[in-house]
Amino acid sequence: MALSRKGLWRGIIREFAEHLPPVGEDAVTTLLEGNTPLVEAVNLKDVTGRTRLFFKFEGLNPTGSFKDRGMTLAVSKAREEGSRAVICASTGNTSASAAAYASRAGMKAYVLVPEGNVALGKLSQAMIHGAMVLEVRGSFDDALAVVKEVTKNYPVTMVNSLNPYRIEGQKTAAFEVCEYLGYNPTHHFLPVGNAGNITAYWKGYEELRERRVVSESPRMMGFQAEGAAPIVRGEPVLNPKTVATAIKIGNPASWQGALRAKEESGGVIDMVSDEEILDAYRLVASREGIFCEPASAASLAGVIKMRKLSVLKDGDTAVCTLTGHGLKDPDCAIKVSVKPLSVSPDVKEIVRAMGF
Ligand code: AN7
Repeated sequence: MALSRKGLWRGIIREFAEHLPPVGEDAVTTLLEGNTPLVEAVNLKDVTGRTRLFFKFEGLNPTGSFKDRGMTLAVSKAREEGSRAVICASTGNTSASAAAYASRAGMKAYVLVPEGNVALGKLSQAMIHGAMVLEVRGSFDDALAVVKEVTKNYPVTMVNSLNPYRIEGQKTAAFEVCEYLGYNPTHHFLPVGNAGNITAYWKGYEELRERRVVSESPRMMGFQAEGAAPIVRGEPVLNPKTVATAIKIGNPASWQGALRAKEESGGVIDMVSDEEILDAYRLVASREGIFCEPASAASLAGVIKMRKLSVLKDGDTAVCTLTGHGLKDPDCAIKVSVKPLSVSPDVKEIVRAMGF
C-alpha cells in the first residue's frame, strides 16, 4: 500500500485561509490545531431522549483546549507585526496555549494567573514552555485589568480573547461542526467564562449561513456556573465561586458578544450548579469514554437541564463543545471518583475484591 500524503491536516490557518485574515507564510505558527473529533453520544438516551447529541472534543487540540485555534492566529499575527512578546490573564488554558505557541514562535510569554485557582496541568504547561508565570494575589478579573493597562503602555501583544484574531481563529470550530455533520445543528451548547468562545462560534455559524453553506444557524446555548454567572444575573460578580476554575470569572470581557449570540440566535445564557457540572463530568467520562475538564461539562449539564425543561426536543440535533481535556485537572477527577483499593499481591484477596 502506498502512503499518501494527500489530506494531511495543516492547522486552521492553512485549512481555512479563505475565511481568515491573511498571514504571511513565514509568520505562520502552528501545532496543527483543529480537526478535533465530533463524537456522537451513544449511551445517554436516558437523559437525551430522541435529541441527537454530538460532542465536539476540543480537549484533543495540541495543548488540550480550544484556545489553540485562536492562539495560532493571534501569535502568528503578533509575529508578523514584529512583536517580541505576548501577555495574557488566564484561568489556565489560555496561559498554557500562549506559552506553547510563543515558544514555537521564538517569542516571550508573560502569563498572569489567579494564585491558587489554576488546575495543576495548566500551570505545569505554562511553566515547561518557558513562560514567565505571574501568580496574582487576586481574581482573574483583577489580572485581566492589569493586562489591559500594561498593553496600553508597553510593547507586548495581548492574546486574551479581546484580541480579535483569537475570535477569528476560534470560529473555525463551527466550520468543522457543519462540515462533519453535513448540516447545521439546531442547538449548540457551550460553557461560558469570558464569553469569547460563544462569540466566536456565533460568528462562524453566521458566516456559513451568509455563504449559504447551511440553511440556518443553531440556537446558541451558553452556560455559566451558578456562583460565577454575571451575564445571567445582569451584573458583575465580585467574588465568583465555582469548582470549575476555568470559568471562575466575574466580569466577562466578551459580555456583549454573548448577549448578541443569544439574542440573534434565539438561544439562552443560563446557569448550572457545581453539582450539575460534576454530575455531567462523571457521566460523560463513565458512559461515553470522554474525559473533559469540569468547566467543559457545564455544556452537557446545560443539555440535561434543557431536555428537562423541554427546550430541547425529540428530533433536535445538539452539539456540545467539550472545551478542555480532563487531564488538565486530575485532582478533580480523583476527588469525585471511587478510591482505589489497596490489596496485597494475592490472587484470593484480589478475586474477592473483584466481586467473584
Ligand atoms: C476549559 O484560560 O478564560 O467563555 O483564561 O478554559 O471563551 O472564556 C478559559 C476559559 C470554557 C470559557 N472551558 O471560555 C482562560 C479562560 C474551558 C476554559 C472556558 C474556558 P470563554
